[in-house]
Amino acid sequence: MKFSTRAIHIGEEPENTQHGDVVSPIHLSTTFAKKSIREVEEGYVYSRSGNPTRDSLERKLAALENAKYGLAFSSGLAAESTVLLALLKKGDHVIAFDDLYGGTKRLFNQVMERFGLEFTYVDARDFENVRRAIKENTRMIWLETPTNPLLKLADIKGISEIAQEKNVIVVVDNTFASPYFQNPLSLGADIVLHSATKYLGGHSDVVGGAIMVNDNELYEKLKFHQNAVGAILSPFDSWLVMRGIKTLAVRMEKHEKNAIKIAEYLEKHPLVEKVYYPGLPSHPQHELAKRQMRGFGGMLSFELKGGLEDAVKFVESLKIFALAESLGGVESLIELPAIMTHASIPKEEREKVGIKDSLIRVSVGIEDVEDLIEDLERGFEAVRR
Ligand code: P1T
Repeated sequence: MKFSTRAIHIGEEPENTQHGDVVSPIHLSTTFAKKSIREVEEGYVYSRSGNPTRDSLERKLAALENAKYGLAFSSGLAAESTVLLALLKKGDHVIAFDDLYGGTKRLFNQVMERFGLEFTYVDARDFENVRRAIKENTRMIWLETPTNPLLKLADIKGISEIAQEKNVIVVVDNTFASPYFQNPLSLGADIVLHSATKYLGGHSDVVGGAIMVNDNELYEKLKFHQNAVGAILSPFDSWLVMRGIKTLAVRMEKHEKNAIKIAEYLEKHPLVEKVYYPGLPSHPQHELAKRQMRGFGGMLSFELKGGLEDAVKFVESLKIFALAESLGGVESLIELPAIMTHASIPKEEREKVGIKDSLIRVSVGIEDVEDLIEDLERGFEAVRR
């Protein structure tokens, strides 16, 4: 089956339901009665350990990344925490891309470091930087590609080859690209992770996280910790993510189409200093993007000529773009990473990576692009005034 067919049908086979449901039912029961003690070990026992609705979603998640296994969590950060808790121990070292979602860095630096994990941040655009950072106790390489918020890319295949030689696990946060445009497992990564809150859910109405893997041993460890740590996705939220996934392909096509038009418009604008979008030929890693992605996605960032005050004026004057954190929903969102999504990263560290105060991040929605461009024009008008 091709992508859209899998996204719609896998995990929701009518023949697997009692009444031939075309849409997966929501199983709210927290526990499951047995006819005898002998049956206690069989089937569903308790909803944290396993739930039919979450199972349906997990099979669908696996199908999206061509993976053997999928696991659903109560948020992207819950999925991330589970990966770290399941696979690492005190004294282990993680190499991470220096440009990551602010909340991920906060989890690493303000939570996981307290339990004895060590993190080194490198500019993973050059995989030699990753190779050089590998130490005796390195167990994991953590990538986002494209990154949040600067749309930097890491060569998944190149880095996975280096990691394999050293027996290091490669985790790729594939939230920005979505499984429609990029499949890190087929490029050699060991674990793919998503904030399902974003493109998978797609409608800004559910917080969730996902992990997809092929390796049996990794799966068994992650599955054990999903239950033992307990950060599971609820049945209703599992159903919402499933509903979102069915339209992922058509949404991503439109997100990208709109994003390309907006990126080109911004790049030509006299008040714009720089546009970050992997689909632009001016993006320094455009060739890598073409090689490892099937499309460039709906996320972009840009710098205004001017400072923070101008950026504030810009985002506050828009009428269609909502001034809001998050991304990947049908509606367009705009935000200032320095004071919103990445505010938990110290200013000095932010600037070293390239996140200026005037950086504006855009989650391009699937509205009519003419209306979106007219709205951005309103922002530039406010800056000019
Ligand atoms: O918000 P949550 O579902 O817990 O997912 C965290 C997360 C993980 N990875 C990436 C790449 C992300 O962008 C996020 C969440 N990001 C935002 C809320 C944001 O506005 O960037």
